[in-house]
Amino acid sequence: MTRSGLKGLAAAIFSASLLACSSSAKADTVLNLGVPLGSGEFVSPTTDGSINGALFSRNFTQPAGTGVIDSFLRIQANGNDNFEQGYNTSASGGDLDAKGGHLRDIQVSELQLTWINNVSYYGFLLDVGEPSSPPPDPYISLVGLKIFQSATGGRNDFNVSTLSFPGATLAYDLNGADTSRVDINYEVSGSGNGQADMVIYVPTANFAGTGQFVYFYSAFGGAGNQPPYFADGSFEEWAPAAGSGTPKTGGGGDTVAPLPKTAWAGIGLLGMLAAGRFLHGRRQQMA
Ligand SMILES: [Ca+2]
Ligand SMILES: [Ca+2]
Ligand SMILES: [Ca+2]
Repeated sequence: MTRSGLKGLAAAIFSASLLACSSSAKADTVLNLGVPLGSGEFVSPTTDGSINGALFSRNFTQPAGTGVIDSFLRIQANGNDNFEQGYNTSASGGDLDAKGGHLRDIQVSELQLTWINNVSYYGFLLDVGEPSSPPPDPYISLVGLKIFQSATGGRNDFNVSTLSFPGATLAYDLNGADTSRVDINYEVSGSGNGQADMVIYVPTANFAGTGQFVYFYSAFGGAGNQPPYFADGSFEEWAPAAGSGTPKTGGGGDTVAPLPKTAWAGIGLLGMLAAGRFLHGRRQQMA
């Protein structure tokens, strides 16, 4: 990621912290990464944002096609079904809309660190393939994203009703107890499969459970003319993102310009709020 991109993310975190401070009521978060207003979208497009402590950012890394980056999950809606969901595993069976051949276990040890404001994250790159026209076809909504940590590889016992793996630790949940989502416009990059569209950064602190294996469930799709938007065209694909940045040590090494002390306080507060919200959701799920 570029220096300016990281600065944009830092600004997004700060803005989100101000919002969190000004509103005591929990609201669903809709992040619009490029869908024009007036097409059914009601949230202004932006380049970066934060949901439940993870950072989402436009990312046009190229080439990102199958076989060039080491993808671990490819999903595609079957037939006229405009909703698709799947998770990565090296096992066969139980893989929902996941496509064979681009499906494998991943482990924490292969994920690379990205440092933003001296916080470490694991990055996951998303490459969507959607029709180029007419609108709203190029739009697609990420409506589900759950990341689990487990001591066991090759699992295929994902429970579609509860959207969970028995006994696995939940490291991240896009939705938590609400219905947050991310709206993506394929035409912002416009290069189909082979060029990334978005990256998500999940704090490494979320991966405090036991077990090396990481299971990544994601779901796309919706209503079509109104958000959330259909998944159509070709497949969507996830891969580990390349790391970037370094930890700040002794006044040097960080990848973004120092922020004012008030901004650091806001980021700290946001982190606490996000962690509290995440843990609350996790307790609810475990109950
Ligand atoms: Ca793409
Ligand atoms: Ca679409
Ligand atoms: Ca697609």
